[in-house]
Amino acid sequence: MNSKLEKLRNKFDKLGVDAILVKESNNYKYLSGFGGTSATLFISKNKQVLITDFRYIERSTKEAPDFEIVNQGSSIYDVINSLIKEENITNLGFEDTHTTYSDYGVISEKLNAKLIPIKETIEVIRRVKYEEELECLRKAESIGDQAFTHILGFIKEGVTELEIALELEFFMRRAGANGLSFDSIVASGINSSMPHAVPSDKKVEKGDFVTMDFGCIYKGYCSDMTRTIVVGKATDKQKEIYNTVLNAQLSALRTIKSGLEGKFVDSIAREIISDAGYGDCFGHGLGHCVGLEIHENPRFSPADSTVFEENMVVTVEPGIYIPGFGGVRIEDMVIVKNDGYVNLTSSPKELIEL
Ligand SMILES: [Mn+2]
Repeated sequence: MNSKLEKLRNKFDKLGVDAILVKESNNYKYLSGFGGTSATLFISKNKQVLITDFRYIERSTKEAPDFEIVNQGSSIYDVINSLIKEENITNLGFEDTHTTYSDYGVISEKLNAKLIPIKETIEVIRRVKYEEELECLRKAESIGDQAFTHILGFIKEGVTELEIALELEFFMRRAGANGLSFDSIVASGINSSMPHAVPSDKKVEKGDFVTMDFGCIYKGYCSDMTRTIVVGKATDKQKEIYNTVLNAQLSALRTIKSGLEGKFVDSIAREIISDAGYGDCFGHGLGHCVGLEIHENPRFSPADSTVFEENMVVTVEPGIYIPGFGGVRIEDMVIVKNDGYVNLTSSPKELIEL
């Protein structure tokens, strides 16, 4: 039996539901395996049904073998209502955090059951990864590592940020990625002080920092990594900033193991950056979990007191950003373990001067 479904069903009593509807695409992919763009799962204690339309009947039959596949036909509400009747459902859970106000109006009018919000129940189940998920994340991150090695041979004075971003994308897709985790960030020179800069037609110049934050999707799972390099010789100030960020990152990594709160791990890196005098220049959290989505909870952040568990996958990405000067970020993606961590990113981190 599908143990993900078992985990969800074990929550039914606590949630006060007899069945749950799942419409959010990462949630239904996680529970069923179906990766298409339109589906609703109906999961009761004894039955799991995937309702989709004509376009996806054949695909969902292949991808979601544990589920009974039903064509929604002309009214998905009729299909759900007949399941509600068959299965004798009184309280029907729904993903309130993914339901718009207007959609709620429609389902509360059309469905013959009491609707119960399940909040982030499925997202919480998704936090601790299975071995097959870790395998996809490992593969996705290794494609990123290969792309970084490749791009070092591509970057030179006169190449634009957009050209670098495009080269990264082509490389990752050729290496087997299904897509990008997010639009790649390539920021050079003074643009690198913007943590989420959009690649522009600015040409890389001698003396520029070049920060590249990118990742790809492999079988639905996202990778994420950041490296900053210098074109030409680094100045003393560039070295000082780079080494401060690196030191913060390495110290946070050494701290990681299960049982620690997210805000504690964040504080290790933040203290090093503050002590070096750059506290105001690190305005984002240290890291986020990753999986089917690029940004998942919990976080390494001053606001997150979630205790990390074994086999959560999380990024460690401190940075220093100085407007008018430039910035540095170094990001790895790691698996939290009971006695430490496994780093999925293997690209070098000592300052590279191209
Ligand atoms: Mn990240």
